[in-house]
Order: sequence, then structure tokens, then C-alpha cells
Amino acid sequence: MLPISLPGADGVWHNLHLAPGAWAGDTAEAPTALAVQHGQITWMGGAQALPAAFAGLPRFDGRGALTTPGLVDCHTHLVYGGQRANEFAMRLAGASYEEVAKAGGGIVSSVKATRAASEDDLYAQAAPRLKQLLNDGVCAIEIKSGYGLSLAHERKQLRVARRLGLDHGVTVRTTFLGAHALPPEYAGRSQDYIDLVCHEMLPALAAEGLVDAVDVFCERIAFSLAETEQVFKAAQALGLPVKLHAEQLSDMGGSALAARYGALSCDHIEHLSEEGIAAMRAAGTVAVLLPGAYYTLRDTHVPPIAALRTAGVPMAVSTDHNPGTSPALSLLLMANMACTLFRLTVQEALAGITTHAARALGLQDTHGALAMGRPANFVLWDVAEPAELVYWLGQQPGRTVVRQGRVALDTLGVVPQ
Ligand code: DI6
Ligand code: FE
Repeated sequence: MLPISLPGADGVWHNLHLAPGAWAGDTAEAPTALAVQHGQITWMGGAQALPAAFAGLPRFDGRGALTTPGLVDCHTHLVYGGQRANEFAMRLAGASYEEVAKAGGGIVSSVKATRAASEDDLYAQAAPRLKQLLNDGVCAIEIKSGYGLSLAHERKQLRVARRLGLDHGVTVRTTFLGAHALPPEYAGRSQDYIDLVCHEMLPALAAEGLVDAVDVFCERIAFSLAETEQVFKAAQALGLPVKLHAEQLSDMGGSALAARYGALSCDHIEHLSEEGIAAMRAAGTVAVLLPGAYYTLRDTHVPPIAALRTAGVPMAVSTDHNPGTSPALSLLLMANMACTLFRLTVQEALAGITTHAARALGLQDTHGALAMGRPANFVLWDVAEPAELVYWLGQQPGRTVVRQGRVALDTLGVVPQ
């Protein structure tokens, strides 16, 4: 699926019903039309006010379709070898996530399969997953490493992530998660592995242009607060932004540490404390909610949504797609689950998969909301109202997806064949 083979979206898109919060800027009245030229939004407004300069462009009639910015999936582990349905069955039989991990399953079993796969194998396994997310309306996605856990294998994962973005015409932000788990060959030598991450892997991969951000799994079963800080220092020295898998299974104080390093986001945060919230608020760090992992692990500790809301910490929602704890491939389903399981409002859930998700990737100036001068990423939906977008479970409403200025999917039939 080469983007160049898709029809261009250049023209005037009119008769649109922009969802609340879908556009950036202070116009109180929702624009109903926008112009796309050379893949960029070059004008937005009421169709009556279309400047003469755009009058000659092709016209696409949205027929009143609800229109949102392209969706942003801001936390995924999309590139890995194999799958772990066996562990799903083990957990059903009563084993906890920690017990599965201690029994040699968990992240390390995906590490084995990832190391055994060639770059092309990994690409072939990840591409259908990416397509599934793209069909859901995703126009920007974060992809983490973390199943290679050595320089060569982490490089392989990150290279696949970059290739996926180029081949599918989608914005991919890569995150280096070398500190995801202790590789078996470093058993009992955690500090040696962190040294490798900080002094060899990260600098080499950053120099190759493969790293947009740096993440750590800060948890009892993964890396300590002190180890996390070493990785953050190494990232900071290279001028790379940080994020954190924080307070998923316990309150480690990771969020406050991440906030001190100006983290883009703290993710999971089921056990986030008041102090963590205050630190994130002060640093402008986004709270990324991952209801897919919460659901799969049959967690019962809900993230402190009301306190985050009161503090004004922006909340994003993501799939956390990974083979162990969240084999989820629909961002709209995650928005539904964020509402049902975490009690987000519809408006919060939609902001969570657009505006705030873009901020969690440092993409707030280009993605997550429609505005002049931004790349054309938007979706027209065959739904009657915004709530319908997050209401269905597993239904795919009709949609027309414009991604990077190309018509990537058009089940509404807006673009004449
Ligand atoms: N937290 C998670 O939920 C995933 N990674 C992480 O740091 C789990 C990844 C896996 O089980 O493969
Ligand atoms: Fe994750």
C-alpha cells in the first residue's frame, strides 16, 4: 500500500460537520469547509466565505458527515515477533501477570521471538496490525522498541517502525524502550544492562536517527526509580524527550521523577498519587490512559481520573498495543473503554485520541486538531453525533480517511472514482 498510489485529497471539502474541539484556534463558530493543497490544509471557514483563489479547486461534498482530526495512537508496542495467546489462557486459569513473567513468559518470551525474526519478518507481522489501526482512522502513531533488548535487535525493531511509517504514509514517532525488561543474559546484573542502555544502545540508535523519544518500564518487575533516572539523564544529554510506563502495578513515584525531566507523558498511572498529579500538572505532562491493559489484566484499580480532571492534566487514551497485556487494534474501542471503565466523558475520550494524544508525542503543533498550515489528516464519519463514535463495540461506522493529504479509505464514497 504505497501512499503515492492513493488519490490525492487536494480540493475543497465542504458540507462538513466538525466535531466539538476538532479545530485549533479561537473561532467560536465551527468551520464547515476546508481547502487542501499539496497535502496541507490551506484554508478553513464557512463555505460561503471561500476565497476566490480556491474557487477552481475540485469539490468534495461531505454531506454533513461528522468530521474529526485524524486519530493519534500515542502508545504502542506494534513491532514484535509471535503472539502470546498461551499466556492469556494461563491467566484465565488463575496466574497473575507477575507470575507469568516470573515463569519465563511475559515480555521475555516476546523478546525471544523478536530476536529470532528477521527485519523483513517483523515488518510482515506488524504491517497488518498497522493497517487495522489505520482503517480505524489513525493518522499518527507511536511505536516503541523494547522487545529486542540488545543494540542489534532494538535497531531492527526501530528500523521496521520507520519503514512502516514511510510505506504507509503515516506519521510514526519512534520511542526507544531498551529499559523494558532485563534480558536473560543480564540476569542479576541490572546495573550492567542499564549501563549498556545508557552508554551504548541509546547513543548509537539516536545517532542513526532512529529515536524520537525515550521510555522506561519503571516497576517492581522491571526497573527501579534510580535506574529510570539514569536512562532519563542519558536521554537528556542527547536532547531527547522522555516518557514513562509509570505506576501501573504499584506507586513507584515514577511520574514525579518523569515530570522533573519534563516528560511528554506518563502512561498507565493506575496507582498515581496526588504528588504525581501535581508534578505532572506543573510540568505539562500528559496522562496517557490505557484501558486495554487494564481490561486484559482484569485490573480493578482505576486511574485517578477525577483528580486528574480537577488538576487540569490533559488525558490521552491509547491502545498500548502489545502481545502481552493489550492485544488491541481499535483506538475507537479504547475510547469506548475509557468511558465505560474509567468514566471519561465522550468529549474527553475524543480529545484523548486526538488533541491530547498528539501532545503526548510532542506533535501538538501539527496533529490532533485541524488548522491552517497543518498536514491534511482528517476523518469523515457516518455517525449521527459524536457519542456514536465511541458507542459501538466492534462496529466500524462508514468513514473517509484523509491521511497525509491522500484519500486512504473512502467507504462514504465522497471522492468520485
Ligand atoms: N507495560 C505493559 O503493559 C506492557 N509493557 C509495559 O511496560 C506489557 C508488555 C508485554 O507484556 O509484552
Ligand atoms: Fe506499554
